[in-house]
Amino acid sequence: MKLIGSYTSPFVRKISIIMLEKGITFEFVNASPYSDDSHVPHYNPLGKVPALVADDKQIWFDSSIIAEFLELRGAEPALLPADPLEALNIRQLEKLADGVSDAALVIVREQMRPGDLQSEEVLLRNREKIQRSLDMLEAKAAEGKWLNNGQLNLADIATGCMIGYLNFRRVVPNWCVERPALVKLAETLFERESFARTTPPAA
Ligand SMILES: N[C@@H](CCC(=O)N[C@@H](CS)C(=O)NCC(=O)O)C(=O)O
Repeated sequence: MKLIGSYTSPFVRKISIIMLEKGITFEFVNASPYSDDSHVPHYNPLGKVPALVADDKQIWFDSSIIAEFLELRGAEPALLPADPLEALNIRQLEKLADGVSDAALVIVREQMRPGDLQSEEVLLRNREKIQRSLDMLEAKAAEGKWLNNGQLNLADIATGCMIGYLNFRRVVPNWCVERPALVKLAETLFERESFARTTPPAA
């Protein structure tokens, strides 16, 4: 299998970690979605990474769909429970963590624009999305049911990749204040080999 992506993307990291945890061998094809001559649209018409080229050459895109595809292949450990409703609860938290990564990405892209073109409204709206979502993730991590329940799942991985991205881009540097359950979860995740091997390169 071939994973098309960039080393700095939290969504690509999520898929790399899933494959490392499941022991699935893959070739990493480094491709920036933002360069003018990007090859990414060849794999995903939306021009976004990750995309996965499966062994039968079918191309899968969007990290949630790729994660589901990898889960369907049945490689251990399972990252979702067999019960569909339990799995859906975990998928919802995966999407929440991914949504924080989306909002952080908007902030990073906005801040790359010349200062006089940056929209304070866009920055504020996305900071608010992040704070509200982190509050919910903190509550869920403290509850320890669908997130942080001691058995690694897709919501844990998405949350770890999202926090890694906030740290890497220094978006919302105070994310950890009064969020002890998320801090503990991140520390535990970052000790795993799969996370250590996929740390984003120094900016
Ligand atoms: N929902 C998508 C989001 C992927 C995404 O936004 N990737 C970013 C890189 S972190 C990207 O490729 N952006 C390029 C663009 O928006 O044109 C997923 O989970 O795969």
